[in-house]
Amino acid sequence: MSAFPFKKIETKWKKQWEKERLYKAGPASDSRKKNLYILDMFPYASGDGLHVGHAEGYTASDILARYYRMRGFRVLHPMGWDAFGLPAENYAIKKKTMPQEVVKKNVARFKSQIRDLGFSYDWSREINTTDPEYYRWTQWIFLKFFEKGLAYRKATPVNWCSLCKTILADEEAEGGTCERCGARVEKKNLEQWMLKITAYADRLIKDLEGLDWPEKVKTMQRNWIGRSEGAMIKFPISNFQFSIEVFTTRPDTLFGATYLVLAPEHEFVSQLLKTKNSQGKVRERKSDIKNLAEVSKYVKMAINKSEQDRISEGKEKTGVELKGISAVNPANGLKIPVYIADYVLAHYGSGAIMAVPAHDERDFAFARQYNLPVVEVISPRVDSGEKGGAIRPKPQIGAYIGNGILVNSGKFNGVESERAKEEITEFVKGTPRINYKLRDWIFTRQRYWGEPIPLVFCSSCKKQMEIFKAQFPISKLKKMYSEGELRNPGWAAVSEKELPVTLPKVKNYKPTGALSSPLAAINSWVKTKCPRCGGPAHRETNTMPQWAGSCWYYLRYLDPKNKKEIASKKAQKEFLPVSIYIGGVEHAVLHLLYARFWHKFLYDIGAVTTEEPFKRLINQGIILGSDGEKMSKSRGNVVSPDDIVKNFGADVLRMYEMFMGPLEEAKPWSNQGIAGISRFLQRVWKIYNQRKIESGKTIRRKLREGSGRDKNEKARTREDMKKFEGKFHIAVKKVTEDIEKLRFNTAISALMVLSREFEEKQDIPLGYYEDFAKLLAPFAPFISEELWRGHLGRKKSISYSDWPLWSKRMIVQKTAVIAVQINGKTRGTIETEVGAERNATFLSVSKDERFQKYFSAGPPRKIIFVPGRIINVIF
Ligand code: ANZ
Ligand code: ZN
Repeated sequence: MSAFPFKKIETKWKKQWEKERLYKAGPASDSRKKNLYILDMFPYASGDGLHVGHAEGYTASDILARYYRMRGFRVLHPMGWDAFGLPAENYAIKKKTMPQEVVKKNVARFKSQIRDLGFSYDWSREINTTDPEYYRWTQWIFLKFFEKGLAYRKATPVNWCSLCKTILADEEAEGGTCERCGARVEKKNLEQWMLKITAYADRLIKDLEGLDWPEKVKTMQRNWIGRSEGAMIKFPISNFQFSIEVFTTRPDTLFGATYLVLAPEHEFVSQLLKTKNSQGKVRERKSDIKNLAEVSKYVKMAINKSEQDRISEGKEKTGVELKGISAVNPANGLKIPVYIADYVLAHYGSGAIMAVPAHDERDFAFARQYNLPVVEVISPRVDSGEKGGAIRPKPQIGAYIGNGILVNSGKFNGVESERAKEEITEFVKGTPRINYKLRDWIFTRQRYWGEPIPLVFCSSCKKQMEIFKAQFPISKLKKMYSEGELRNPGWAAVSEKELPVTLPKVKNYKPTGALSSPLAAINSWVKTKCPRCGGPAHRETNTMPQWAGSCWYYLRYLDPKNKKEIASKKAQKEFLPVSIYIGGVEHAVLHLLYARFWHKFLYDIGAVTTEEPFKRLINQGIILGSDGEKMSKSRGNVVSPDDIVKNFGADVLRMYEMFMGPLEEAKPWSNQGIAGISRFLQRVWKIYNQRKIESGKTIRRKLREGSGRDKNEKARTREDMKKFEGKFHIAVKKVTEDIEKLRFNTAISALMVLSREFEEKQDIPLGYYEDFAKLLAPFAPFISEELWRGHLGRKKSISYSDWPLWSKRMIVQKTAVIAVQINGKTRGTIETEVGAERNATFLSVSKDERFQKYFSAGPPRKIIFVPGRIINVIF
């Protein structure tokens, strides 16, 4: 038997497909076709090359793209390269070369690996985020943010990674460690460009509803945005003639607020600790505080802790009382102590809280430790069947955080907590407030390898604006300045005509660690003319974060050569939103949130036609090493797709990865699994090579004549064919439905079962061989193309053949024909229900008059039953 020559076949078709430009999305004029946009998360072109995880997602999307093409859709299935950012730059530093060179090499490697795998991308739309023609538009979008006042400079405590020598976004520093290198991040105060993602917080939450995304990802986004409805409530401070405002989501518990807590960074605390320059009242009454030294010591310790350490549950709470002052609970007029504690964060709400130990776990733990009173004000309702329920008499151990009926709350006693929220807020003249955990996106990086920010600073323009601001109302100034210019005095946008602002090629691009980007050292680049006044000015030298280019790349695929806009409206109308987007879940709150934010902004300025970018999202599960652990170089369990392709072929790799298990689940690698798939494709190869392929006509004639003289045999042949047809249609139905539901593993099982039928049966009409190749084509495009154009002699690619159809009639096979043997001799056949059991079949035989005579001897000694085939009754 000739083994399946995968190498030869794969090389041949790879070349041929590219020559034919087979996967170019067809012309838009073909209006009979429905459009479908099937998108992969484009890879970060790292030095490691493609890994089996990439291959998993890309195979899944490729199966869909191929399947829907065969169903007559006009499919857009593009690929490109995400290539700015730290990994490429760090790698270049290590190898003493330029990031540009590294990217070129990495992309070439990725591309050749991707080609090897037979993915049906439309390469005419390839993009690369580091291509100036691409990042021209990334810069353009940034300018629009600036113009609308949504990009602004702010000194803010930022996450600084001393290893990567750059600041990180909150999303990149979750848990207090650098997402990239794992180092602990420090907090530094730096002036940065921010993007006002918080302006979109509500819409980013609300519009999740309409998306066909995994619930898990939606929840992650919701939690990350962290919308809280509550109120701001003022607590007057005794002695000092002012109030401290707190944010609370539980104004209904106000009567139970037994102390106040300020974040160590709270403005009031800073004022107290400043020797000079404290403001009026604070300075006058500062001497009232009896333990300033202790407070100062505590604050110093606390502000150096990471946020993670401060808020993590279970850790012992620490704090210090501000001795000598007190606050007044506005609900009942009682004096309560004021504490400073690090479990209250400076940058959430107002940086101060009212503590209700009876109903908040953290407050409860703190109150225990510092012996503070716990006053129950919400009583859990016991469901007694009555309206409103009964009041549970016993207090809880620990905090009761649920809703209930108010107690110890003056005139609000007996009110339901939900209603009391509003009433008490009103009673103490608080203001309703919605708060978000989400913070604005810190958008500047102190590294070389990123998109330059296309802004220029001019001190003379800044002075002029200051003069104008003093002389004219803002409304007048809006006529001459954009929102961004007004918000960021002295800063001006580079004219759109001058985009892209290209990254200058420099020898030394190493990060300096000096909190500024290496670009700052290139005088000739930094110094420029002010776009407003023409005077001397300097460029922004920080670069954009790695996420910038990936925020909108799916738009550029639509119209990659467009010089006038991101993408034409026509192209957008055809393909937006993306129909199916496949990628890893690790992007849940980074890329997927940022991209939605940019898309919504682009929608608002009229640059895109839809409110959401990705209609349906699918997360492929992670592929683990054969030891069940995450693949990593240090564990030595990394599987290289190149090796599999070399030894077994791309079709095997593709099919194996889809056969491993449900797409969305984590799955361990198995070399036996690879061998199994390889054997399957060998068998398929053999089926087509060794079986006589006869025309339908010949076979029909044979059926008519019967293959033998014997009437029975003739009937059996016909029955056989019927059975085969039934099974075939069942398989078509199964594969079709499974592909549409992304159950690729079970679709492959169905193909395997079907292949056995081909092996067992002779005389199968040609059409079935054609259809089997088609069913196989999305999964194993190389072998099926060879079977199609090679063995079956078809001219055009199988990629655009019509997907096989199944018919209900063929599937609903009501009866089965079963051979009846008496004492081992065949005496005829009977028809039974499909799937009939032993007893039911026996009953039919015993009742059939043709067999009556055998039963005169009494009950049989034995019944041998092969379901769906034979019943042998032995007397
Ligand atoms: C009183 C209260 C009583 C609270 C109660 C909760 C339960 P989310 O839902 O996360 O928004 N809080 C407010 N600002 C804070 C800060 N800067 N640092 C730490 N905690 C802060 O949480 C809002 C609740 O978290 C607020 O409601 C406040 O405690 C606390 F039975 O106020 B609550
Ligand atoms: Zn100027």
